[in-house]
Amino acid sequence: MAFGRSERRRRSAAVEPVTLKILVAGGFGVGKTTLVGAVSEIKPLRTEERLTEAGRPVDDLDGVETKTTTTVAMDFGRITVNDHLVLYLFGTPGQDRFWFLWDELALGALGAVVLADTRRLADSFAAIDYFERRGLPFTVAVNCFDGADRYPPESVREALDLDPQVPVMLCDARHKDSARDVLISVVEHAMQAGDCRREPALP
Ligand SMILES: Nc1nc2c(ncn2[C@@H]2O[C@H](COP(=O)(O)OP(=O)(O)OP(=O)(O)O)[C@@H](O)[C@H]2O)c(=O)[nH]1
Ligand SMILES: [Mg+2]
Repeated sequence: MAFGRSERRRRSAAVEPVTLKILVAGGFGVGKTTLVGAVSEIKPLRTEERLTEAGRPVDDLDGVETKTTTTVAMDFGRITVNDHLVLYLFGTPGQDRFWFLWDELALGALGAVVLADTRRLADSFAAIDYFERRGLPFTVAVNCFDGADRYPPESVREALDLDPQVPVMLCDARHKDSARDVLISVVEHAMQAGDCRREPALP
């Protein structure tokens, strides 16, 4: 027997996973495109263009000398966390000249990853300021490049002057499981932040 609209809605809600949008942000060359590519179960959409001589004065390649391309619009990928949760990943461009794209990319996002490289920590300040100003929950993930000194998360928190509730973790953006852990941290943190916002205001 055919079932009614409300029953159909109920049934589809039972099987349809929740989809959430997560931003992957951070400074130039910190590994955003790498992370989206490592974790995405679909072929990631990329908008890479070759780095040119013209960009040499502003594109700081210290630590990522092998880098030949840069993201000029966005990365896009998808990961199914479990039967109930699918994340859509939007990687931001790392260079200041593409800041004008951020507001569009951030629309409707649940939360963000700010990737950081301890050799160039200041490059992540702008992304952190951006998410703090907008009240968008974020996790800071230190991408542990080969040869870079290792620092405990608490030292990174202090250096970045982060609020105590902001998760800080170490990761390897090239590895799927590591990237997945970072994304789960963002979701959990954003859910907790959402719960706090729903708490009744103190008298
Ligand atoms: N050793 C090491 N290299 C990495 C890691 N992540 C990225 N790389 C390399 O570092 C370079 C930068 O990676 P991308 O993923 O393009 O960085 P991005 O943040 O997307 O860069 P922009 O979009 O230009 O800002 C590439 O050459 C990567 O192969 C990492 O975890 N370890
Ligand atoms: Mg990129």
